[in-house]
Amino acid sequence: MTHHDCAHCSSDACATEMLNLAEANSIETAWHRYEKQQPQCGFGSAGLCCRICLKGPCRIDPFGEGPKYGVCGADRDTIVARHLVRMIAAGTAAHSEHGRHIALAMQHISQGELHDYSIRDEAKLYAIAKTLGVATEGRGLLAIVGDLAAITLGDFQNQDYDKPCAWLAASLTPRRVKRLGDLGLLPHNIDASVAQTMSRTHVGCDADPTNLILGGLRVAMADLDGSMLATELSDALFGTPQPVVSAANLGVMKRGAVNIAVNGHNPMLSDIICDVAADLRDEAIAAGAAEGINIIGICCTGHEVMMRHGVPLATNYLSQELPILTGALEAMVVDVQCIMPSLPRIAECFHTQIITTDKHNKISGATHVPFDEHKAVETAKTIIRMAIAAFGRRDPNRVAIPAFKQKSIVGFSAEAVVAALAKVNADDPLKPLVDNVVNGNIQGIVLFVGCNTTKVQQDSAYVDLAKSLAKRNVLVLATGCAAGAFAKAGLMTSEATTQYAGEGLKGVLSAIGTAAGLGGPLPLVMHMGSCVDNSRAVALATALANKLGVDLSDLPLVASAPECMSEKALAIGSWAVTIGLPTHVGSVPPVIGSQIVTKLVTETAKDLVGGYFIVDTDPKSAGDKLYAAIQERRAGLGL
Ligand code: MSK
Repeated sequence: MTHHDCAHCSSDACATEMLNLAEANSIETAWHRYEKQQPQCGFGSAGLCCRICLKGPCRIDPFGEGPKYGVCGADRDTIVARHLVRMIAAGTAAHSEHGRHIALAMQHISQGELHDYSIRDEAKLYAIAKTLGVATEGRGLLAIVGDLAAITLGDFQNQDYDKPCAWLAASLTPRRVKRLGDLGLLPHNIDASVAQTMSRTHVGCDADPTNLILGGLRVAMADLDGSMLATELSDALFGTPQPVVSAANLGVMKRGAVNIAVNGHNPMLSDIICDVAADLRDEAIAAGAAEGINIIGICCTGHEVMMRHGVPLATNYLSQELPILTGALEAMVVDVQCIMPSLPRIAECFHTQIITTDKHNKISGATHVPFDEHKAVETAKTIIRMAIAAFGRRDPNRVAIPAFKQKSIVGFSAEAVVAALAKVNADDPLKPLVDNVVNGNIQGIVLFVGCNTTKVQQDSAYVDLAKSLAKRNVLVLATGCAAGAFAKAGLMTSEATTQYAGEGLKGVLSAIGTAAGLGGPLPLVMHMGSCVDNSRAVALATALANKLGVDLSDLPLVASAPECMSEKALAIGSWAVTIGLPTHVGSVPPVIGSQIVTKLVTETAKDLVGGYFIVDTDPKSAGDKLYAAIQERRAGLGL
């Protein structure tokens, strides 16, 4: 162990406490592994290492003194562009596979299978039917579910290249649909878009960086389609989130309970685990856990159950290993995406069971309990009983739960935001929001998305940027591990609004929060959900744009991913650009090896689609650039 200065790794006090414990016990975490990786490869960081064929790897000299071309003849621009769009396609595949899982579940429900699931939010189901043009009058619920599943699965099956995916066509502003349609940037089929990206980036295919990047934007829009359908159908299945008071950070773990963490992204199993936990409480108490069973969340599965069940959030991506170090985690149940393969190695030092559940996502050293929706309750019970058994192996002398957690008000789906606004103006709920944007109390809106990375002190860029923008009266929305950062830092509270919001924003959040019966201002940062739930922000923005009669690219709306890490984050950022948003990334993607690609995504994109990337690793100057972009949009609207 060569690591030191844990406080520099994370701005989260619990993470720092656990990292000190890791140091003392010579347990290796992501931060230690990052240190061992230094210095990281300069060719790879710039995107100038091509590993697409077996003639390589080929490296282009970034300074122009060595090789200018790979063996096949690809230049730096082709290599960088190919690599980037493959990353976007991988992100799209991940989000959309999640969406397919939910859509297939809906299909199976409509066929009378999956008795452990039901449509919990019929109002949402009817709203989706209206959006997608499915008749509801006089029809049975399951018939409607079947039609919605068929239309959704059609977005994975349609072979007409010019017919856009149904969810995108029905959900974006008419102007955006037209603009992107004219540019050929509306995908016809999610699976085909991913396959075509892989195909065109095979050796000897598309070598034109502009054409490749356009292909990247098209497949990124398929990511938005997959996210939209995943979110909306999950709401029908599990309920549309409404504001709920929860808590965040490692202090949510309980010494006297069987602690079970759910980690990953897909709510299909985790939602059932939440339901079933109450039924098995007595078994946990009988095993010596006086406080019963305590379900806690990590990453986006955590957000799914936090938004719908009020389940507390233990931590976000980068610190997912640390709950094990408390010595009080009986099991971590993982599904898909953003799960560290190191978990079983750390769990070996404790009594913790790492349980994988998806047949396509196994980890050496973990216990695999295959999840089958046909036996969801049975699977959930098996897992919970494994955790109860593990409780008996816990060493009480090693329990070290940090005594720190933050209150978090979460659950701001687009519907919940509109419902809160309706308390101010029942006839025209969006009017208070529009009026306050027009009068300047709200200067604009920022959506924080994305992950954590060891390249940035954990959570610090989110917190710095949000405070700086909120002070300038920018309304802050967040999803995914960005939301996790804010929850842990106590920014999802009324108190944070009082402390950090500018006067205009504070007045608006206070008026709405009071009218909505929250007993104080709306939280400074509004939690919209998991990574796929970025589509909630798009839904809200689209409603706003339609009300104003403008396009998404006209709104004073920006996106920021200051600690992004995953391919999914690149996909999200790319569709955010494509729907017209100035989009900040604070972790530099592997594009700087090509001036042409860098210019395409940071400048040319603006003329084409209205949105563009802002690459800046400094939260202070990034905040200034985002605020300037908001002001430019306001000026465009005559504000
Ligand atoms: S989990 S993609 S680390 S946000 Fe959605 Fe967090 Fe990024 Fe994964």
